[in-house]
Amino acid sequence: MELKNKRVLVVGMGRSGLAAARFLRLRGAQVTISDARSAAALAQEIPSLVEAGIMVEAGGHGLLTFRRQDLIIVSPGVPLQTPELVQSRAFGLPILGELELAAHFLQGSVLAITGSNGKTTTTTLVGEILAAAGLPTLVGGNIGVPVVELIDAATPHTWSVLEVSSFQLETVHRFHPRIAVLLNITPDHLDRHGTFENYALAKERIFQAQTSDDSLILNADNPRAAACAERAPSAVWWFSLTQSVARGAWVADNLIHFRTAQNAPSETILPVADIPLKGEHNVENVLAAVCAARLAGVSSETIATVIRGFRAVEHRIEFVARHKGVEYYNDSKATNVDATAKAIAAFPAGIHLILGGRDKNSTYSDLEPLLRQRVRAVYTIGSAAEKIQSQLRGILPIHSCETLENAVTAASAAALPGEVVLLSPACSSFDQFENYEQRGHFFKQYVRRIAEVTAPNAFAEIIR
Ligand code: UMA
Repeated sequence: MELKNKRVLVVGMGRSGLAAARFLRLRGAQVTISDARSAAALAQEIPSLVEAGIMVEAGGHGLLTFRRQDLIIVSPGVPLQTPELVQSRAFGLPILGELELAAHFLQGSVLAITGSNGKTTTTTLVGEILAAAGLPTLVGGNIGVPVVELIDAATPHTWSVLEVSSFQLETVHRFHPRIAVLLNITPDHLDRHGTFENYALAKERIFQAQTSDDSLILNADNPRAAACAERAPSAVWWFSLTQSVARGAWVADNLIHFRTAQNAPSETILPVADIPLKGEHNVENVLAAVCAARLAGVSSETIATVIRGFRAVEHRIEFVARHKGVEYYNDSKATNVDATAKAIAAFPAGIHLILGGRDKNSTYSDLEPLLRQRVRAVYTIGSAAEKIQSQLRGILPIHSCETLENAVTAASAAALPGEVVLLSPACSSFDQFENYEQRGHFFKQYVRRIAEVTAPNAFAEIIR
């Protein structure tokens, strides 16, 4: 792709847009970056962009700005139905995402991981396994490092392990993973994609450019993910918690097995009990990682060693503290109902659950059986609170707390020794926080403050 002197508009001045704009400018493009936020809100970013020779439009997207371009690069969080983009498409302007832009320049092999839940844990784990095996490895994508930022470091021998989201996949054409992983497809982002099927079809774009030389790893236990096998142009591999698979990874007799063909001998990778992560969903993530790493040529010994030493990724059922016999867990990354269901299922009972944030057209009553079994009380926060309360009314005690701080205070006052306070909100964070990371950091701060205020010597009790 020739960029020199091309007029390129980047839409969105977040992590992805800023990285794309800088990359394009360094390659000689005439770059404009446009953001809906005001110039005052973007005061930190604007000076360095201007200094780099990038034109800035703040406080909204001007139709004329869009018309004057040869190419548009859209940030993942900007919906493709945005009127200016709809009109640009009608005028025949190419619209790509940052992932697709990077795909034109990234050398080496791509191992891409998508799914409604488990993406970040699996991406991190696979990255650690490949690196431990001595393979030149880079990790990026939706995990927080824009893929264009990997381009300079990548060589023809590099494995780029990429977490990819439905938002990023919506705009890919050439993006071509040598190994693709589809962990699961359950309802999420319905506010953006409109229907579950549209969302699932966006996920399927992870394998659309694959060929028969590539591999696609699917979850045999997730019906919508498994259905992709029919349409995959690549070699399909499987993982399963419940059944042996023709080729791939599965659990039997509390051991993780892997084989390359129905008749091939199976290798035992490690006992399930050696996985140091909470919840069955994490066993699925490990199965997917085992399969991906074996396909990348890593030995089962290296895989097992890395898994045994792997710790929960921040904001995913992350242990925060134990205070007065109550354990506190930060699962701020649970931004949909299925992720919250998995977190609840990871604890036996006695959970005080903090739910809420910005609704994504989700159905919270899907949680009813798990709430009845394991949750003592729900503490609602954010703009989705009323909807959550109306859908869960009568199932269990619900406390309306409005803010995360109030919720932590109320939950910690009610929790008894042996019980758990869990932030697993089933909603996005954008109504009250910048992102889920900030929400998780505030949660940890509130928890640690409670531990200090109520017990001056509580530091000894905060074990991690
Ligand atoms: N904006 C506009 N016009 C609009 C909408 C937004 O100008 O119509 C602007 C906003 O004012 C803001 C910018 O766009 O300045 C934000 O862009 P963005 O939402 O694409 O966020 P980035 O900071 O670029 O981060 C993105 C991903 N964000 C989303 O997909 C929402 C990050 O994933 C990713 O880590 C990063 O690129 C690097 O690749 C986060 C995420 O929430 C973790 N992902 C979703 C998820 O995991 O559920 C998909």
